[in-house]
Amino acid sequence: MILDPIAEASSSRAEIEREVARRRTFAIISHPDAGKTTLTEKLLLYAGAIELAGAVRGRHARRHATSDWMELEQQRGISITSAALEFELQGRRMSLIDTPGHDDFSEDTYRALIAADGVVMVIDAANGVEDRTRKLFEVCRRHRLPILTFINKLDRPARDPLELIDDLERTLGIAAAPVNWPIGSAERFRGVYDMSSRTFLRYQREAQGQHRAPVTVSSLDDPNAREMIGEDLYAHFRESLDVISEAGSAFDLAEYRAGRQTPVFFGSALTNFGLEPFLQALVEFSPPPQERSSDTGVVHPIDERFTGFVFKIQANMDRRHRDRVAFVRVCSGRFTKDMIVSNSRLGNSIRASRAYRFFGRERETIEVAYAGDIVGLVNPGQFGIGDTLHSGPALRFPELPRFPAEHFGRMRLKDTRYKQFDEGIRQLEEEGLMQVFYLASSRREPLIGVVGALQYDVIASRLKNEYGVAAEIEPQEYAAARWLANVDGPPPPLGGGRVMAADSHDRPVILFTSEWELRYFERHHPDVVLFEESPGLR
Ligand SMILES: Nc1nc2c(ncn2[C@@H]2O[C@H](COP(=O)(O)OP(=O)(O)OP(=O)(O)O)[C@@H](O)[C@H]2O)c(=O)[nH]1
Ligand SMILES: [Mg+2]
Repeated sequence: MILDPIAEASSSRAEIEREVARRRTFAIISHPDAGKTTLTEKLLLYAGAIELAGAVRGRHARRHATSDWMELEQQRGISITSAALEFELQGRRMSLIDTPGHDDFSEDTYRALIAADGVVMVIDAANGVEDRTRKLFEVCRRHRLPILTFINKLDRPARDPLELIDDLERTLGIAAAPVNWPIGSAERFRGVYDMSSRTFLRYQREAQGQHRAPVTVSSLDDPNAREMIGEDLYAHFRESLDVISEAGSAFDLAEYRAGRQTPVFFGSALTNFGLEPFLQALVEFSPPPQERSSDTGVVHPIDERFTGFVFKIQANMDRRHRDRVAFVRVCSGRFTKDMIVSNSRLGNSIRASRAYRFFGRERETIEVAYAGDIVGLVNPGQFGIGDTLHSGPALRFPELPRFPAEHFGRMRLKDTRYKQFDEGIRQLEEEGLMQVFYLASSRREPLIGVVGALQYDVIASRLKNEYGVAAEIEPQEYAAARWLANVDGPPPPLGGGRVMAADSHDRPVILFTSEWELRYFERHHPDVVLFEESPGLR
């Protein structure tokens, strides 16, 4: 065989282009409890990636939702950590990230958003646009992420659909284009009307919702359909439709892709209604991997050199291996197993010998990955959140958002398993779940700083389940931590509402008892430069 380097290069290029074109990576976001995890589970069911849908809350013996794999998530029926799920659908490689809605876990959600190219926004039909949704939407707008909206829980009493559309447009300042329209809600939920095909999808309640529900499609001109809907509901529906067709936006792919318009779907994830059209829209409309900016210029997904960044680290997902996984969003090129990748923060290189793709907690070894893919690398201690990985010359993607800790608690070990305790503290800090500080007076009892107090429960529960350590966390009066920029300078004046501490790398930190104290200090000591985060992370 004659090797032709030009032909080989162009075939590799063609392969990258082909693979990138079929990838879709998106995150599911909303206010807590709107139904993200339930919708995720049902999308997996309808995509054929699972055979039986699990529930968010359920008796012990029942299946749990794939994306809520952590023990505490299953006990509480809430999502605590984002979960990546990869599956094939109609020739597309879909990567979906289910995110936690609760404010206290929002750092994780923000990072997942940056790893995605598009977003699914879930709205509870009874509540409309809620506080968290508004905040997350702002991040989407900043990153120009296209959004598909699913208005959920139509099987329960809901607000009028015209009001919901109006709420989306007013509160978020985005055009909302209904793709289908619901008729009735709760006991009188009859189904949805598809605006473009002008057909009616009839709602039939599936008792458990574990299996796919049958769909009945008919025309609304059919007198049987009208009778089934009921005259009053039908009349109200016709009126709404007139309003929407006069004053509403029609779906426009370019407007959606530019983040100026969101197509809106109505349904009920729990009872398996409205999922087919939504999944179809995800396949057809959502964008392929997008270009990314870096400090050395724009990186195109079809560039041949491999680049990516670590957006999440998670320890102990697999009970048998007890390892730490760094989740990498691939941004360009071709990643291959055993490839040597460089980390631009550390300036070192390592062999990526253990690379996986994920489906909730489950993993599978991969040989190759392209832009859009989420790859899990197992290399203990080698990666930090936000690290840029690459082949070829060094580059850096923008830093990922970090939120300064606002709550501080003293960790107290209740048994004598110091080694496991130290290990747990180190790994949970590496995940970004908390920051760890030591006061000179008590090395044995670290102070931990978190963004939201719910994280205390997560930390205590994970120390127990994953490290076999009983620890309790006692809230302390501190409200902010700041790193000293000048480590070798004279010690800053202390006393009042501030004390010196050190982080786990022995870097000096000042702890303040209130935001006010911090501001006061900054005003009176403009010469002391403070950082919101550890300089070691840069
Ligand atoms: N009636 C009804 N209940 C639903 C529907 N979708 C979800 N739920 C219920 O709403 C609750 C919250 O659902 P989740 O899927 O956990 O919501 P989430 O948005 O993932 O919540 P967090 O991840 O904690 O923010 C659960 O009890 C679900 O069973 C629906 O279509 N109809
Ligand atoms: Mg959830």
